Amino acid sequence: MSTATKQSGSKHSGPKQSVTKQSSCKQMDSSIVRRNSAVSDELQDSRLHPLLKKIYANRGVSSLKQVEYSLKNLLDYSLLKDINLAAEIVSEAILQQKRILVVGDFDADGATSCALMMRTLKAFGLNNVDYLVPNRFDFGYGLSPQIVDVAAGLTSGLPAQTHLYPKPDLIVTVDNGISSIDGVNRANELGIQVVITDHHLAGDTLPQAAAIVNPNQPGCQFPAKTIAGVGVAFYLMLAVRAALREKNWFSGKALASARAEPNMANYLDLVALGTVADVVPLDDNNRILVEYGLQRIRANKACAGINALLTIAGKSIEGCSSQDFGFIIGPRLNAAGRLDDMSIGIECLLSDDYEQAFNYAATLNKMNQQRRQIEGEMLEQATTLLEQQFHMLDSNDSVPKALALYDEQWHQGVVGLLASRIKEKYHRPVFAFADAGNGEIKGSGRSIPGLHMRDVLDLISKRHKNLIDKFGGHAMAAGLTMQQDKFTLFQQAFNEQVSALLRPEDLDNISETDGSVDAEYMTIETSELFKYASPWGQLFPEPVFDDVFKVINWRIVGEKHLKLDLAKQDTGECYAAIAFNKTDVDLPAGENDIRCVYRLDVNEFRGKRSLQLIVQHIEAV
Ligand SMILES: [Mn+2]
Repeated sequence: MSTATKQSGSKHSGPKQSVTKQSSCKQMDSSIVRRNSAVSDELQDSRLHPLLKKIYANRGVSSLKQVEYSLKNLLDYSLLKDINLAAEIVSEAILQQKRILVVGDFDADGATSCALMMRTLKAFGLNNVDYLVPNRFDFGYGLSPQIVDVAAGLTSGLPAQTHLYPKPDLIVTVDNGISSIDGVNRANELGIQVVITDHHLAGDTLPQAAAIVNPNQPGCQFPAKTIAGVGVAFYLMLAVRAALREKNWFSGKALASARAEPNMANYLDLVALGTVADVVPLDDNNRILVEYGLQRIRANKACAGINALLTIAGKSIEGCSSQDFGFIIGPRLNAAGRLDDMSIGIECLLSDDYEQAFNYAATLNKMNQQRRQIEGEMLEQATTLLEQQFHMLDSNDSVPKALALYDEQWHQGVVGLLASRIKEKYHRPVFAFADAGNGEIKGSGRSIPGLHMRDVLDLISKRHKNLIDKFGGHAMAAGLTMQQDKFTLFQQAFNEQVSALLRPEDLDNISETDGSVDAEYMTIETSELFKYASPWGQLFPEPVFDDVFKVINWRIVGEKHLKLDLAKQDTGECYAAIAFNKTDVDLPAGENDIRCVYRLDVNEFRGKRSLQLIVQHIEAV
């Protein structure tokens, strides 16, 4: 979580966010920028903590309504184009007990979407429902004609999916489908109706589906364009419930066969998890969804799988925060889709038996360890490769403006993470490629603020015909497929294009902060208040501060972290601090005074709680 408010979009960015930086001041020779937005009268007059007023203002909040997180303030589902048409089709299928197949995606957003759709359809009384999630190695992303054939029982699927039997009446896609023109055509040929729910940007042509629900399709008035796939699925099911209610499907209590109307809030744990794990910007609407999900989890009302995943990672259920979605549960779920088959993750989220859920969670945990190891090895190779190619040492002076890397041993499911790590290290747009068989390689790219990655690929493909076979993506992340023997050409074209587009200031790695903290607020209480004040995440970053300290003491712990005792310059008050993945090399030489970018955190040691500063950036004063 670093300089998120600067980004003009995420990997699923729609139009520019409401969270904008209104003004800021940068000190000379510093890579620290203090956010400094004006606090509105409404916030100023409120009873919020004085620091929170500023923190919220810095994140574009002007009205209290934006941070009160009431379900009443959730946007109405009817704002989504064609949602009533989609709800009519799905509710009729339920009434007639038709067979529905949910087709998901192999990431955490796709898995939570899929689990939500399965759970709600069953809760609405549909008996004949199943799911299918394409395996990235065999089918790739989306509702492809091949996956439709598997769905229809025409070709045999994967072992995990042998429970499928021929031909669903209706396919509902979640977190994918908006670009599946051929797949929908194939389904239509086979007489299978398709309802698409998705949140990805639409191409020039839309698939010929019976209905499409997607805030990012032309003509959709739904204002919260950065909702996740699981949010769209949730909205559709709200509409389906309303349609069923209208058809008197939920019978009165007097009847013996009473079918209770499900409470949709029951599913917000899944919505919250998928939303944060997909790294979509946390706009007002997403924050309401995430906050309610978090509250349900903390009240021990989450599904067994989420509890099991928290528990196996040693995290508390009552203390669950949005960071746990991003750093604990998300990666464990995603490990299944990266290394093997996302069905394991979906089964974990579908299970109502804790022991069974825990077994799935244990498998996911093991896969995550494996993923981490693979990623670590790849990162080491990549670093060596970069040093050889570009003679890059500690200085970033000789780093090219754009990096493209390929190794035939690299893992297809992990190259995206590798690209992220390298981007973090060198602050450059990066593509990492893996072998995809048949002479093809697949690349996954990550961008830096100021550069729209998909636009870069679009420009390259127009300038160099036949270089890229297939590409897609967003501002901050993109993917492509091409022939292996064209890699060097791509490397050159990528560097050329990026050099033409990036401004020199885009190459500075800026840390944005909320300013200084008065000594009276340097407390455990403030830290706890911040933790639960709001769901923090993409484009709504956790509060982070900067101040000048004197280094009293330092030592290296765990071989690669720096533990510090710091005295605040203005008061002389002393604080314990830790800087992860930093060593004494990161301390300015020959100086005792340093400027730190830090968060307030609580350290628990042998039952004793104390304030600890988590230091993210250090520079000379
Ligand atoms: Mn998604």
